[in-house]
Amino acid sequence: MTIYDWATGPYPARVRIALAEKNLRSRVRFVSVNLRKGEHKTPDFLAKNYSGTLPVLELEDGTFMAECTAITEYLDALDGAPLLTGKTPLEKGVIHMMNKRAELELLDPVSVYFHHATPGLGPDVELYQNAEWGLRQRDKAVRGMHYFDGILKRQPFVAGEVFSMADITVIAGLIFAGFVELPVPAQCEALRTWYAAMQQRPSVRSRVTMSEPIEAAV
Ligand code: GTS
Repeated sequence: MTIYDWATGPYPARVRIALAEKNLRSRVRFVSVNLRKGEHKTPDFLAKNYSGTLPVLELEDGTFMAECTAITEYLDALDGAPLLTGKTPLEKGVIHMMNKRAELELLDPVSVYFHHATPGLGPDVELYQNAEWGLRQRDKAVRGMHYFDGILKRQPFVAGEVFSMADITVIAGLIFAGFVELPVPAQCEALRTWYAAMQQRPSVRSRVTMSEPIEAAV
């Protein structure tokens, strides 16, 4: 399998963390796509992913799969022993809901803030910016942090009692928030404590270096 991504990117982090959780690193070859140079908007890349975003998974049969949720669900199902996306119908439904909420209420708004109300990827790539929209999305992301804080006050993980894809998506949201210097409010103690613990997880710690040559990474 090939993964087109960007080592430090928050969305690529979602798939990298999933790969590490599933112990699939050795089955993947990484290809770096330079976002700041706009390599994700070239005709060649758009033929792989119409949306012009990273990451993209390429399978041996030539299938290109985009969208972190889809890629994670695929990787999780490969060995018939799902770890991140739920086993029972109830687990699957709740994890999918909380993962979508993590995208809608936190990660995607931070991304919109980055692209619209900060220099983003630079003038050559950010061809349209709407600062007011970006600032509204920043405020939405902060409301999302309060929401997830409330969730984590009453349960250890975002979708309940076990670590899941939904945790990974909130982690990515907070990675992106850190990058754009949007702090988690001090009142969000449960979210801050949970994130400190998540940052110690081997899958989260190893995400950026996992695409380095194996010899260099050890
Ligand atoms: N919905 C997509 C998914 O879940 O995969 C969003 C992917 C996405 O926005 N990826 C970022 C991207 O390609 C990568 S990163 O910013 O996290 O590194 N952004 C470039 C752009 O121009 O939007």
